[in-house]
Amino acid sequence: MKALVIGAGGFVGGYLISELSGRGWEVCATKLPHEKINIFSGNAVSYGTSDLDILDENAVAELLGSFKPDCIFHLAAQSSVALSWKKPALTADINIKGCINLLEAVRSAGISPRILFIGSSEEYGYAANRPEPVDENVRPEPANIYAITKLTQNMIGELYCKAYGMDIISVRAFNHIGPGQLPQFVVADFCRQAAEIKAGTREPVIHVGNLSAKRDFTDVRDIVRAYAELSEKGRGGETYNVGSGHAVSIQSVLDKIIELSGVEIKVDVDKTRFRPVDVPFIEADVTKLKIDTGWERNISLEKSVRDILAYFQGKV
Ligand code: A2R
Ligand code: GDD
Repeated sequence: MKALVIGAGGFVGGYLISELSGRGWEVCATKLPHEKINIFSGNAVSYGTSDLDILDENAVAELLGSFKPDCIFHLAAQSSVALSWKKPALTADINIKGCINLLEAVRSAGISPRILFIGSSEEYGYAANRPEPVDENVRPEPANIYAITKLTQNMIGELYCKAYGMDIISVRAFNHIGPGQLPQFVVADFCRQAAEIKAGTREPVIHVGNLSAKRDFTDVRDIVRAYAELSEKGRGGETYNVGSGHAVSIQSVLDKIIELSGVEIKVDVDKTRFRPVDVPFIEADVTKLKIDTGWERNISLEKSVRDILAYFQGKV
């Protein structure tokens, strides 16, 4: 089976390539020209690479026509909620025009691959802010531009399934973490600061934003296993939540990071790190994923935090 991983120069890409190649898939991975793909698995992984800007329609069509994948994993995105407040038009271009370019290129290449669109728990927005975990039938109420672009991608996927009989699965990925994530995201940010404090290169103060938000964190290695399982066992035309099923407060994650770092650290709440809108509670109902694929989370939040701290301690 041939997999095309688009946007593999980001955080998830290298992990997904390792997972697929471990399952015996032939993998072609695309990245932006300035990027390098990072493989963290430690095992030898063989895959082909190609530079690709998803906004270049002709280049997308050319690559699909020559590689002819059985499955496409569309990771390429402007993935930061915070940045989407500052660069809304860029976010819309990459996340919406990018997915349309991909679908049109698939049509013009005359191929019928399964396509996994990677969306986000952010699509649910305020609709997730309720006592029970949110399932795929809940009507989304996105609360930022990033979330709106990902919900649009989901709707475009549904439309192309109906209109052209395409085989598209839309994933709603909840927060994922692991070694290699950029410190623009909360757990990586706090772990990097803690590692620098431990190394003595920063004063013993962690700067933080909104600690009251509750989010559902899953290790990236569990996340990519869910993507692979869905590509093999998921139902076309469906949307699947991928997450741990347990939301925790950012405060409790911070406490764990400070405890595991083993040093005295003060906390500075920095109002400039707050967002114009931040949904208080987002937790996944992953019943559908578990029933259809048998997926279970293997890696605890504590293990993820230990690995991320070790990663940043190795860098400072
Ligand atoms: O923005 P950059 O320079 O970090 O590059 C990102 C890349 N990307 C593009 N690739 C092709 N054509 C473009 N026009 C384009 N613009 C950006 O997609 C980055 O290398 C990759 C996405 O990776 P990350 O931002 O690290 O996201 P991550 O955590 O790997 O998440 C994968 C997917 C994304 O669709 C998220 O929105 C979703 O999972 O949560
Ligand atoms: N980044 C950051 N920095 N977030 C902070 C901080 C801080 O100093 N302090 C508190 N937070 C809070 C944010 O306000 C938010 O409520 C939560 O931590 C998580 O923020 P991020 O880690 O930046 O992630 P995100 O939830 O906005 O988006 C990530 O997860 C989505 C899935 O739910 C990204 O990976 C998205 O691409 C992904 O779709």
